[in-house]
Amino acid sequence: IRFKRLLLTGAAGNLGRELRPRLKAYCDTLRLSARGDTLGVAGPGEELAPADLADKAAVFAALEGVEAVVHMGGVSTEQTWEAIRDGNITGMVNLYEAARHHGTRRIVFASSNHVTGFYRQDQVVSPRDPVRPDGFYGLSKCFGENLAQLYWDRFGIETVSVRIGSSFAAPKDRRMLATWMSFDDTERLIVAALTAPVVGHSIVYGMSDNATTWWDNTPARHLGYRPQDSSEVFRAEVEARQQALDRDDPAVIYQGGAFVRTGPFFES
Ligand code: 15L
Repeated sequence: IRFKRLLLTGAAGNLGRELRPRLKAYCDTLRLSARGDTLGVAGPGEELAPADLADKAAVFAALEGVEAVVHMGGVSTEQTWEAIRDGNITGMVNLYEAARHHGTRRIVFASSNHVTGFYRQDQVVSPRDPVRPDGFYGLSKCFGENLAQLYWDRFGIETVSVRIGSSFAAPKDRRMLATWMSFDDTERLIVAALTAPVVGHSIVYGMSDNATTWWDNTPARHLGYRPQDSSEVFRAEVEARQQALDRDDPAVIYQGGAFVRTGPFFES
């Protein structure tokens, strides 16, 4: 399947920059969106649609004429409540209202493993289990998933919410041996999410074929995602680099890692 026009939001972010050259292979035109002046110049087959996600008019303009959206935009870590609210709450409402307005058919939403970050590392969680967000950031991603569900139920806009683990060139620590997703697998999963015949609102964990995992993607088998990489090749090096974990540290107990002890909680 080749799309006429795809929109990539968050195109200037860590993952967006990685996906920018990769997604071009699947569409005639890749429209890129990010805040301010961060996108550089448009290459062949690219067009730029700068937009702050909290700016309704700019988001509506960005979605005009696109078949599908890969939504990587928004806040990707614990930040101030105001930043999370603008990017991940207001921004999601603007995006889905724009999709409804323009008749966009499918959105791939960069959700996060932090929607279930307060499960323990000795538990295996599936997309059917109740959420247990580990902070305001994870909570905002729960909102995003619920919003996607609402827009599927009411308006028939399809979404795949990808609870991305850790999408980096290589796992940075022991935790990421379980949560890592290679860039190639990230591309495979996004393409599966864009092209699977029927997705409704589906939730899938974004991970490679790691030897140890905390997530069970059985309920998302219909997406046809087959990871090809594994964190195992990095294990010896990661374990040598990061020794002795403190088993009483919440960041070691819970799946969300250090996210479980940071956040924009107000002074009491
Ligand atoms: C996330 O949601 C973050 O966006 C990313 O920077 C990583 O820290 C990742 O989670 C993770 O859990 O490793």
